[in-house]
Amino acid sequence: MSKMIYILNGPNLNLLGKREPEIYGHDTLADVETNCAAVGKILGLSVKLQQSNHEGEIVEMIHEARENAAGIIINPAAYSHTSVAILDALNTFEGPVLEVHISNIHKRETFRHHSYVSARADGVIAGFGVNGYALAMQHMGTLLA
Ligand code: CA2
Repeated sequence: MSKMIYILNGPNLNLLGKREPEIYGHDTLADVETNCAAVGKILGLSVKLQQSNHEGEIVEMIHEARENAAGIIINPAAYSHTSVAILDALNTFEGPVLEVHISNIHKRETFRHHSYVSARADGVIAGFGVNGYALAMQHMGTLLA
């Protein structure tokens, strides 16, 4: 039976592929889900991609992952830089956690250089565009093999 990977996305990422393509590219979250599902099929992983603009809802998604998921891939978006609540929730999850940023946060404003979530993440990918999600899936396959 395939292992379930939750791919969680934070605020404004519902606009992916629809605004600011010069920073975030042309692919939508639906494209990300399709690509990750294709990579997962090869690795024996299934995916559930979710997005929320609300911090508490993301905390709830992580709690749900505690029951249902073998690993979490998370792009917390702006909450990366502010949310102790999301960090605390991730600290209750026992499987691997991989953090993805579409843009290279270290090349941007200094307030984006620090991520609370990185204190829990087993790996961080930044600046590889939406391909970062598929790369995280590949690594998740290695971690869960
Ligand atoms: O590079 C990333 O993936 C970010 O997590 C994206 C966040 C930003 O706050 C982080 O510093 C870095 C912003 C997500 C906004 O998503 C949009 C997508 C398309 C159009 C507008 C916003």
